[in-house]
Amino acid sequence: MGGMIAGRLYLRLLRASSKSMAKSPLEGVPPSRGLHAGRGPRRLSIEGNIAVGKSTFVKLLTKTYPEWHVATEPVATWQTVQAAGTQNACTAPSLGNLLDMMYQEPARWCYTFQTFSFMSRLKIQLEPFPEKLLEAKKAVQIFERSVYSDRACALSTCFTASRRQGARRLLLVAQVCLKRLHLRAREEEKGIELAYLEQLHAQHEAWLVRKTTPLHSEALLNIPVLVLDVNDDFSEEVTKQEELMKRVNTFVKNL
Ligand code: UDP
Ligand code: DCM
Ligand code: MG
Repeated sequence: MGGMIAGRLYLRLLRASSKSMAKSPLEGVPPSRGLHAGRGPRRLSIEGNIAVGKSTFVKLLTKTYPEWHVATEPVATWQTVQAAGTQNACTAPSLGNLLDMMYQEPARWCYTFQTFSFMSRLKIQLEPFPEKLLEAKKAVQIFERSVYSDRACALSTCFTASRRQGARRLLLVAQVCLKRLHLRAREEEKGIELAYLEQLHAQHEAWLVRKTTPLHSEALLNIPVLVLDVNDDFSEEVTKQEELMKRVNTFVKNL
């Protein structure tokens, strides 16, 4: 694809086993086999650029594998942040739309947003396994993005964006993600430019494909990643969906 922004989804094993997770939630250190420990659910995250199709893919997984446990990204929580202690009061006004604040004024709100989104993800990732997963023989749990993506991608992009606010770069290619972003038409995201998506794409590739992103543990380099090209529309295309699900099935079976 040359310098094009490929529409890519990455399915990444989160960590080794439920045992190691309980001890250290942020350690993805694989056990001696290098992959999954053979105990507890296989936990994976769907990574990828803004609007590439993660939620659409997650929906497809839910349909194909109803027995899997799937957690979508808590974007709505970021759009309606509540003041502490007012969550239960039905009249309490929400504090604000942190997602919008971040895009409107990145230099002021990026750090707050990233901290908040990281914590909301951590909360979801640390929830106890649902009963049905513990009972299943080969249970699978999927998260739309993970605490690792906040660290490896968006965080640093955000900081760069706030420092270089106003800087413009001419870009070469019309892109899948931008097209889908406009199609989805989330109000907060309408100012997003191609340059930002290109930068995020490069960060995903460095993190998950080239593996050049500095990580806190060498062992994380061995974590298996399935890369799926989704430049072609898969939201309606049954043949494309079947092809994607087949690859997921083979990948998960071998973990
Ligand atoms: N979409 C599409 N074709 C695809 C995948 C997604 O037209 O093959 C659309 C989808 O309907 C939505 C937008 O692209 O309007 C963004 O998709 P999604 O919300 O799944 O992206 P995410 O941000 O979760 O990666
Ligand atoms: N987002 C961000 N930084 C993060 C996580 C998400 O800036 N660490 C933003 C990007 C999108 C929105 O939140 O505008 C949700 O992303 P998506 O639709 O790709 O899931
Ligand atoms: Mg999504």
